[in-house]
Amino acid sequence: MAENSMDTPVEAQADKKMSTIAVLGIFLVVGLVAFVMMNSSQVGQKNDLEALPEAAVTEESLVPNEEEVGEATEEGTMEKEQNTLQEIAIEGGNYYYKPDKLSVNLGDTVRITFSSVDMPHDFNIDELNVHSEILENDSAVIEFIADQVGEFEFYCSVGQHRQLGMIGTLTVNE
Ligand SMILES: [Cu+2]
Repeated sequence: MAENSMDTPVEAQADKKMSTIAVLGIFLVVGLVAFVMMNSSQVGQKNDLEALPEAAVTEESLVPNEEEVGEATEEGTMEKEQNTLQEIAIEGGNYYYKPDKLSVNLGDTVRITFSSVDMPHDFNIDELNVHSEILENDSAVIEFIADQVGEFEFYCSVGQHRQLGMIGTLTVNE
């Protein structure tokens, strides 16, 4: 009797425990399934959301950016490689150059039309290896590339013309 009376509540408790566990288990499983489903749907949505802007960025921004960079680089390269042509007319007389101050940029192609009036004169820039022929009442084109930065004297090598002031300055800017 005592055992039976003891057994019954224990069994009932065990049954209760079992049913509680079962309910908990069902809740757990349902919860897990729901969690997994929500998670996977969220991941799917995220992927969709992320995929679209990335594609948009690639098509609208990245490709034009690359083109812009390419253009900028080409322009920059062209500015350095494509020499600006500086056409300058200089008159040489007793004992002067007109003008006697020239200014160009590094890399420029300098095309000087040198006209000698009256006596024979020439045009020289030693540092840039520029030497014209001696001209008398004639003109000639002297072309060279300003490949050094600095101030360079140009002068006439005829007689004492240089000492008499037949000089000028070519400035090559960086
Ligand atoms: Cu001279």
